[in-house]
Amino acid sequence: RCRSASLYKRHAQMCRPELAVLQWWQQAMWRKRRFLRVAVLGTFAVIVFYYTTLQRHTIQKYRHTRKVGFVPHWQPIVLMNELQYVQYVGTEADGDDAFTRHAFNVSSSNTIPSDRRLPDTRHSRCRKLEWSAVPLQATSVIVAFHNEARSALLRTVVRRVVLNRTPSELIQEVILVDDFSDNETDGTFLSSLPKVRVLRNQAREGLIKSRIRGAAEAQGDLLMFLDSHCEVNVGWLEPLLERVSKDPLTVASPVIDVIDMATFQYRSSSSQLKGGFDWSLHFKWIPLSTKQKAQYNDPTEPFLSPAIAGGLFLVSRDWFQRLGMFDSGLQIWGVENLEISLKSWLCGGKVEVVPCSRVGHVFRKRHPYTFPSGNANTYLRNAKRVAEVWLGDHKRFFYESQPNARALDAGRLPNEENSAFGQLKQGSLCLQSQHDSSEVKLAECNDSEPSQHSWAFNVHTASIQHGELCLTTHDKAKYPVLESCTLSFQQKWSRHGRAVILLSSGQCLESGITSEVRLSECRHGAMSQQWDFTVELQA
Ligand code: UD2
Ligand code: MN
Repeated sequence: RCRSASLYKRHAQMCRPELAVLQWWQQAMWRKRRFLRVAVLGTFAVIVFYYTTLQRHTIQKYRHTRKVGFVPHWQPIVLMNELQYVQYVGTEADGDDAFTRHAFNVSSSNTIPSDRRLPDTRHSRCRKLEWSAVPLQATSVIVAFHNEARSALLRTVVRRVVLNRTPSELIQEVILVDDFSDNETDGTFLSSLPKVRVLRNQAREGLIKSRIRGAAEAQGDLLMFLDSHCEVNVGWLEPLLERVSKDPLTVASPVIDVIDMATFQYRSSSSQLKGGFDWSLHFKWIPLSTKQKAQYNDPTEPFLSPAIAGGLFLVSRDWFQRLGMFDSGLQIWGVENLEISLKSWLCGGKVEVVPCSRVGHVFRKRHPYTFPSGNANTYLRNAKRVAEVWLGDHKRFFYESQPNARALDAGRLPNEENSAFGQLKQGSLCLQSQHDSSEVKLAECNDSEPSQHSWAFNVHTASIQHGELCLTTHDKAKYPVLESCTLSFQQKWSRHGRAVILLSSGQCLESGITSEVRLSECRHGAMSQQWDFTVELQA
C-alpha cells in the first residue's frame, strides 16, 4: 500500500506523515491567498466608491498635513449632503445658451465637482519649500459677488478654501458680500456653513464698495480678496502669508492661473509676468525684463510688481485700513486695483507677485452685469479719480490719452472749498449714514466704517456733505436727512465755534438721548450741540 503512496493522497498521509504536513501547509497558503485577494479587491472597491460617490458631494473629510514642524491632523466636517448640494446648484437653470447669464459656460461649470483636483502648477521647487516660519495669523477671505453661478461660487470659497486647500487655523472666516444678486438665496443658503458669513447689500453697490464693506466687517489680521469664480490651488495661502508677515506693508498677489471659460480646464499661467498699466490707466501684464529675470533667477522667489491685476491679493488689515481701503467713490468695477497699488507704493509699501502661490480664475470676454452709468463712462470716471489723486503731475499723460476724461464729473475730489472734513464727531460718537434710509444717526466711532467718513463742510456752498449727498432739513421736520445736493436754503449751514447751525432757522444740530440727531434751539456751551470734524483747515 505504501509503495503506491504517491498516487493516493490518503495513503500518503498514512505512510508519509511529512508529506501530509506539506499538503496541509500548501492548502493553508492557498486559502490565505484567496482571503488576501478578496481583502485587497474589497478595500480597493470601498476606496473607489468612497472617492467617487461619497467624497464628491456628501461628506467632506477635511485633511491637511502641514509641512515640517507642524502636527498633521484630521478633522471631519460634514458640509453639505447630496440633497443640499443638488438643491443649491441643481436648481439654477442653465438657460438656452450656457454663456448668456454668466459669460462663461455654466453647464460645464455645473458638471465639475466642487472639490476637483487641480494640476499643481507651481514650480517643482515650491513643493519642497517649508513655510514653517509662517506665524499663525488668521486670514479673513472676502468675496464680493453679483449673480454668480452657484457652482462657481461654491468652488471658489466654501469647499476649497474652508475645507480642502487651506489649513483651518489660517482661516478666520469667509465673508461673502452679496452685491444685491437677483436671488437672495445664492448667499443665504451658504450662511450655515462653517466659518462663512454672508452680508447682503440692500442695493447694487459695485464690487469696490462691496469689498470695502467686507473689509470693514472682517475680524482676521489679514485680508484675502478673491473673485467669486476662482479655484485656489494647493498650498496657495502660506507663501502669501509669509511675505505679508515678513513685511506687513506688502500687497501680495498670487500667480493667476487660467480656468477656461468654455471647458473649465485649469491651465498654468506664466509666473514671470508683472502687473502694469498704460497712461489711459488700463491694466496690462508686462514680462519681466532680462535684467529682472537674472535678478530673480530662483523661480520660487517673489518679485516686485508695479500693480496687481485686481481682486486676488493678500494684505494686512491694518495696512489696508491705513491706506484708506479702496476709494469709496469708485463705482461698480475698475481701476481700484491700480488705486491700491499706487497707494501702497507711494505710502511706503510695496506690491509683489508670489510665484509659489497659485489661484485659478475664469477670465471672461464681457461683463455679465450692467453698469448703471455705462461701462466706458464708469471706467473713465474711476480712472480720473485715481489719476487726480495719485498721479501728481503725471496726470497730464492720462488726460493726453483720455481727453474725454477732462469734462467728466469724477465726483467730489478733496476740495479747497472744504474747511473741514473726515468724520463728524461728538466725543466718541460719530455721525453715520444709514444703508437703508436717508436718516443719519450717531454710533461709536469706528475708523473702518465707511458710512462715518467723507463728511465735509463746504464754506463756499455752506453745505455739509457726505460723499455725494448733502445734509438737508425739511420744513418743521426735526430730524435732518441726507439728500442730493441742490444748494437750496434747506441745505445751508454755518459753524460758530463748535456749533453747527441751520441758517434758515438759526437752530443747532443736537444729539438726542438715544442715537438720533435733531435740530433744536441753540444753547450756548451745551455739550450735545458741540461737533468736531477730524480735519480742520485754518482759514
Ligand atoms: C478684474 C479683477 C477683479 C477686479 C476688476 C477691476 C482679476 C482676476 N479680477 O476683473 O477682481 O479687480 O478687474 O475692478 O484680477 N462684482 C460685484 N458687483 C458688481 C460687479 C462685480 O460684486 O457690481 C463681483 C463679481 O461677481 C466678481 C468680482 O466682483 O466676483 C470681480 O468682477 P469680475 O469678475 O467681473 O471682474 P474681472 O475678473 O473681469
Ligand atoms: Mn473675475
